[in-house]
Amino acid sequence: MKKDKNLTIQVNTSEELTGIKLTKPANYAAGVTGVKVALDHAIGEMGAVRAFQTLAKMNQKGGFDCPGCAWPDPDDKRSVLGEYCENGAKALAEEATLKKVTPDFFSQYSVAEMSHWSDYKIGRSGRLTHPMILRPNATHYEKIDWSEAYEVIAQHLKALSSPNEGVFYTSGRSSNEAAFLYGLFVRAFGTNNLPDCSNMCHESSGVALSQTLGIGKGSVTLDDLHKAEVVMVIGQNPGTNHPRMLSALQKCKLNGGKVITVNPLAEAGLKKFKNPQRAEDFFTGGTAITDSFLQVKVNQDVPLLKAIMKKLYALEQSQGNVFDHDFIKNKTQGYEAVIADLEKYELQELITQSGVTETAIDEAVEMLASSKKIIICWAMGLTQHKNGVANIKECVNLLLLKGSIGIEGGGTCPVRGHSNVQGDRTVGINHLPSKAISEGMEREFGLKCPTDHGLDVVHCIQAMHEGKAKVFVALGGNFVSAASDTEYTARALQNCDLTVSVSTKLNRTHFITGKTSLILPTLGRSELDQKDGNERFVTVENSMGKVHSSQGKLSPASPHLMSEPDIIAHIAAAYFKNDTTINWLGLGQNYDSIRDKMAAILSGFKDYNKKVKEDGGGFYLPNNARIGDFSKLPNGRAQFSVCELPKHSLAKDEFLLTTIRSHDQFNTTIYGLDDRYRGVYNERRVVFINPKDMKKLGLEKLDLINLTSEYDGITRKANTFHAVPYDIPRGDIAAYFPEANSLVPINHFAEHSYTPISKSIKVRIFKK
Ligand SMILES: Nc1nc2c(c(=O)[nH]1)N[C@H]1C(S)=C(S)[C@@H](COP(=O)(O)OP(=O)(O)OC[C@H]3O[C@@H](n4cnc5c(=O)[nH]c(N)nc54)[C@H](O)[C@@H]3O)O[C@H]1N2
Ligand SMILES: Nc1nc2c(c(=O)[nH]1)N[C@H]1C(S)=C(S)[C@@H](COP(=O)(O)OP(=O)(O)OC[C@H]3O[C@@H](n4cnc5c(=O)[nH]c(N)nc54)[C@H](O)[C@@H]3O)O[C@H]1N2
Ligand code: SF4
Ligand SMILES: [Mo]
Repeated sequence: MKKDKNLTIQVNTSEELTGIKLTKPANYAAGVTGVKVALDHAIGEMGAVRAFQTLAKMNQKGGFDCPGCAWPDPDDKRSVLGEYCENGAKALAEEATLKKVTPDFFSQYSVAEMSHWSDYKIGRSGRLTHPMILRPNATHYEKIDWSEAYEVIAQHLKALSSPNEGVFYTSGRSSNEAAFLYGLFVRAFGTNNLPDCSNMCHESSGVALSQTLGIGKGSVTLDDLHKAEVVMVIGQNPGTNHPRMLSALQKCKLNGGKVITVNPLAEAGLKKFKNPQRAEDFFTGGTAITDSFLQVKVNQDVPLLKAIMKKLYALEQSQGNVFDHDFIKNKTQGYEAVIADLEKYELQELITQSGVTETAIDEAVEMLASSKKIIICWAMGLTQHKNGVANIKECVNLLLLKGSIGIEGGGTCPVRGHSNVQGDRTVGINHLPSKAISEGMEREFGLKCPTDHGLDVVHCIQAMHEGKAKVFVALGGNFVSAASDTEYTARALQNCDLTVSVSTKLNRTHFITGKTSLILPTLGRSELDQKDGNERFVTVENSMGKVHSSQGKLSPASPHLMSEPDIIAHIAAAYFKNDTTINWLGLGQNYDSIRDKMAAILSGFKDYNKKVKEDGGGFYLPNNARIGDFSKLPNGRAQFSVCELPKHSLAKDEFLLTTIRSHDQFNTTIYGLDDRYRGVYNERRVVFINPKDMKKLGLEKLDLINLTSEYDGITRKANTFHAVPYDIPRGDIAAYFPEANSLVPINHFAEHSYTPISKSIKVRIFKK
C-alpha cells in the first residue's frame, strides 16, 4: 500500500453517511419536476446561456449525440422543444461543467487523500485539463507532456514479454472512429485482450441473441415500439435509465397497445408518465404505462416465463390460434423440445417460485394470447445473473411461439446502456475476434491479426491479479468501481506496472493504480473537435442499430485536451516508430480516412462517409432478425432453447441482493444523492427491504446494517447502510451499484457470457 501522512489508499466507496430523508415513492415519472431538475443541473454546472445553447443542439440533426444512454432519436422530425430528458441534461452538465481539475489541484491533494472522498465529491471536482503522471512511489500526480506520456506507454508495452500481457479496456462512450482505431492498434500490437463494459452489461443478450436469432442486437426500431400491441418491459427501469423510452411507450399506449411490466420493484416510470412535451398531460395527469405488473422475485424470471408459456400452450390446445404455427414450422427449430420441457413442470410450482400472483399472470397471458405484435424490452435485470443467457433465451422462446420476430411491431429490444456501446462492438471492440474484421484489417492495412481469444473483463482482472497481465489501458470508464469484487479488482490493478486512463473526469480508478499511472484527458461528446482549423465529427450507433454523426459544439474544457482518435494514433505512432506501414498520425488527424477504412472492412458500412454526411440523419445497419432471415443459423432457422430453472440454495438467513441504479447516477458517476422516484433523498447507502423481513430481523426503519456475502469460503463485506422498508418481494433486497460491488464474487458470473452476477448475490444482513 502507498502511504501518505499515514493514509492508505481506499479502494471502496466512502462509508460516510450524508443525512437521509425518506418520502413515499413517486407514482409517476418526469412531469414538471423532471424539467426543473434537468435545468437546475445544467444551469448549475454550465451557467444559463451555455446550458440553453448546448441543450438545443443535443440529439438534433447536425448536433451532438447525448452522452447519456443509447436510446434512439426519432427518424423523422425532431422536437423543437428539445430532444432530451432529465438524465440527458444531467449527463451533459456532468461533461460540460465549468469546474476544472488542473495540475494545481493535483499538487494540492495526494492520491491517498482523494481516494477517501465520496464518489460524488470526486466527480464534482470537474474536468481534467492536462495529461498527468503518477510516478513510482510518488504520492501526487504531476504534469507531463503529451509526447513524454506516449513514450512512457510505448516503453512499457515494449517491455512486456508477450503482447498478451497488455489489457485494453473500452467503456461505451467512445465514438466508432476511436473504437475502430483502438481495435486496430491493439491487434497490430498483437493481442485480442479487448475487454469492454459490455462484458458487465449486455453480453448475455449478445450471446443469447446470436445463438437463437443470428444477430447479437435487438430487432426492432422506434417505430415498431409505437405500433406494438403488447410491450413487455422486463428487468429494466426506463424512467431512470432510458427516460425517452417512456415517450415511445406512451405513443404505443395511445395507439391502443398494452404494457406488461416484470420487475421486483414497482418502478415509478412504469406506473405513469407525464410527458413534459404534451400539453394535455399537464391537465390529464399523464398516461398510465403498465397494464399488468408482474412483481417477480429476483432472478425468478425463467419460472415466470415458463408459467406464461405453459398457460399459452394450454390455451392453444383448447382454443387454437394462440401460437403462429406457420412461423414455427417454416422458420424455427426446437419447438417440440420446448413444449416437452414445459410439460415437465407443475404450473403451480412455477408460479410459486416466480412469486407472482396467478391473477397477474392471467392478465398478461390474456394480452399475449390475443396479440402478435409483441416486443420484449429488457436490460440489466435479466443479464446480470448466473443464468443471464437463459433469461434472454426464454424471452426469445416466447416471441418465437407467437411468430413475433421479423414483423412490424414485434421483436427483441435489449435496451443498451452507454450511448455508443453497441457501435464499439460493431466496429471491432471484442475479446473474441471476428474473422471478417481481422481479415479485413489484414487486407486493408497489411498486418497480421492475432487469432487466439483475448481476455474479457473478469478474466483480465484475474490475469492482472496473477501477474499475467502488466499494462492496463482504459479508453474511458471507471474500471475499479464498475467491476465486481472491488478489493480483488483493486489488487489486480495495483499489481500492474502501468495503468493508463483516457478520461474526461476524475474517478476512483485514477487512485487505484499500477506502479506508474497516467491520466490522459480527452474531449467530451459535446465539445468542438478542431484540428488545423478543421471541425471534425464522429459517428455513433444507437440501441436500434442506426449509425449517425455527432458533432460537438462547445469550446473544450482545456486547450490541452486531445480527441480519443488522436490519442490512440499517437500511442500507436510512439510504439511502432518507423516500424509500420500504417500512417497512424494521419488516421488520427483525418476521421474521413478512418471511415473509409471502416467502409472497406465492416459489413453494412458502404459509402459510410457519404451516408453520414448526407443530412445528418444516418443509416440503419443490416439486421437479419428484423427481416426474419435466419439463413445463417443451423438449418437456416431461428432456434428455440430449453432453459433450466435458476437454483440458489439460500441458507435460512441469506437474502438475494440485486444491485440497481438510483435516479441520480450514471453508472459510477454520481450526479446527486437523491433517488426521487423511490422516495430516498440525500443518501446512497441504503438497502431496500420488505417490511416483514425487517420485522423478522428486528430492524426498525433507517437502522444501520452491514452486509456480507459468502462464496467458496470467502466472506466479502459492505458496511454501513440504512435499512429502508420497501415494496420488494420477501427474501430479496436491493442496494445501489457501485456501493455494493465489493460483495460480488469475481469468480461467479453468467454461464457463457461471463457477466458478473450483480443482480443476484447471496448476502447476510447484520445490525450494526
Ligand atoms: N440515468 C442513467 N441512465 C443510464 C445508466 C445510469 O446509470 N443512469 N446506465 C446506463 C447503462 S450502462 C445501462 S446498462 C442501462 C441500465 O439500465 P437498467 O437495466 O434499467 O438499470 P438497473 O438499475 O441496473 O436495473 C434494472 C431494473 O431491473 C430490476 N431488476 C433487478 N433484478 C431483477 C430480476 O431479477 N428480474 C427482473 N425482472 N428485474 C430485476 C430492477 O428493479 C431495476 O428496475 O442504463 C443506461 N442508462
Ligand atoms: N454491481 C453492479 N456493477 C455494475 C453494474 C450493475 O448494474 N451492478 N452495471 C455494469 C454496467 S451495465 C456497466 S456498462 C459498467 C460501466 O462501467 P464503465 O463504463 O467502466 O463506467 P462508467 O461509470 O460509465 O465510466 C465513467 C467514466 O468514464 C469517463 N468518461 C465519460 N465520458 C467519456 C468520454 O467521452 N471519453 C472517455 N475517454 N472517457 C469518458 C469519465 O472519466 C467517467 O469517470 O458497470 C457495470 N457494473
Ligand atoms: S433517453 Fe438517453 S439518450 Fe435520450 S436524452 Fe435521455 S439520457 Fe440522453
Ligand atoms: Mo451498461
